Amino acid sequence: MQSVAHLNDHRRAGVTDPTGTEQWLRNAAAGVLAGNWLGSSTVPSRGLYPHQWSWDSAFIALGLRHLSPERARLELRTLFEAQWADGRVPHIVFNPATPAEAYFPGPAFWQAGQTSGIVQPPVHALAVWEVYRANPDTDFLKAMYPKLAAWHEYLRSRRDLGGRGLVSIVHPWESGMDNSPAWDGPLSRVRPIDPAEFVRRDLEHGDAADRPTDDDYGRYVRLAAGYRDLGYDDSHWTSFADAFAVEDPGFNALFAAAEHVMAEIATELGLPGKAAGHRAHAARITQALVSTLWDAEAGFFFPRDALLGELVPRFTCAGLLPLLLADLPVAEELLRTATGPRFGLGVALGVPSYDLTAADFDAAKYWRGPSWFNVGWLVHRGLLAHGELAHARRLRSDLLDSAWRNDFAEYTDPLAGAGHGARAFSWTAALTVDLLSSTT
Ligand code: 2M8
Repeated sequence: MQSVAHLNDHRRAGVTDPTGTEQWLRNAAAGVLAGNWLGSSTVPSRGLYPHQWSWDSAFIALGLRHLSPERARLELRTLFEAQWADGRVPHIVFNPATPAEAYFPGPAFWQAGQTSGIVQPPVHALAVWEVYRANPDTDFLKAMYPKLAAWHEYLRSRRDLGGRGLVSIVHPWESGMDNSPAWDGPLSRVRPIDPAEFVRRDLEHGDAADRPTDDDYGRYVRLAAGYRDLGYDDSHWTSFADAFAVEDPGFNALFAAAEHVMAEIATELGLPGKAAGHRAHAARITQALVSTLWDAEAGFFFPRDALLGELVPRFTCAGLLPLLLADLPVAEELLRTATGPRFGLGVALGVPSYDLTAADFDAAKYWRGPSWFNVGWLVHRGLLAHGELAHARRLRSDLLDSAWRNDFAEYTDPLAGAGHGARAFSWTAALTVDLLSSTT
């Protein structure tokens, strides 16, 4: 396969044929996905994340559908084979062939068989639907629909911890934006476990200066252990002394978008009553997002600490994800914030994960400033949903440029463009393939 290093040589040599260039990039991305394929699922990266991750797999399937619909279906089927009886889709499915010391916290910590016990954002319905549309296989759609419905029902019935019609995440890892500054406040009430009591494996692969601090890691471990010790029973969570429960605009926007997609799936399967139910769920979540998390003065969606009942006024990229909703009543105001100095859409490279104007913005630190490819891809989709073609085109071209310059990096500096974290990162490669397969 062609490596991105070759691509850069190609570029330096002044080869400008855009079609040829895109073909090189597509081949290189396909090579990354082949290298990270385990036989029935894909690891996010060989070193840092040697198992199957939930929302990574959905993004990976969105790219794989253009390369091998069969593999895309298998990726999603493998993930859902690990679905729990209560409907939750675990955030990690452990690969039994990977040595125990390769990742912490591993299966021995979670005590939940071959999975973790927390979840990640519900982007799976979108992946299932797009995989189906690329290569219609009705058996696949029929098999996946009840699994997706059970997953969404878990979120709706067990996770509305604030009672406002929104899902609460119980761990920063559930947002997918682990180290976001929005979690600092709610997390500060959690007592960290002494770092001497566990061994961080992430530091063997990532730059310690870019990764979460030991104290924050100790808090992550305290939360995960507390949830585990409650038997992952959500009904007792808010009485746990070190609880964390936050209504995240990113998670909930993705949930509303997923319910819209479920309506399309149900229609395709000839289930109009179910489709109407999904549309009603989507409308309720959208309404709750706006009435609960929208700050009109700021022109932004903030998370709400479900335990204190207070908004957390931090401008993070999670607050941009409601743009995915075509019927969002405050889209114009939100787009104004997106294109303003805080996120610099149209000026910054990709979509910064955090407010460029904040004193604690950090262009290299995990989810505290850098651009992440999946967020850029989601915002690109949101821009298209609102007819913002010029911005969408510019973002698409920035994302593709960054993928090729940085060897499909896990994340990049939104000001200088430099790559950080793992290279040959699966969702960067997969979503590159997806962007290459569609024009704006
Ligand atoms: C990161 O999260 C894991 C924990 O789940 C970690 O930091 O060890 C996040 O970027 C998350 O969004 C992603 O799914 C995961 C694997 O790529 O890595």
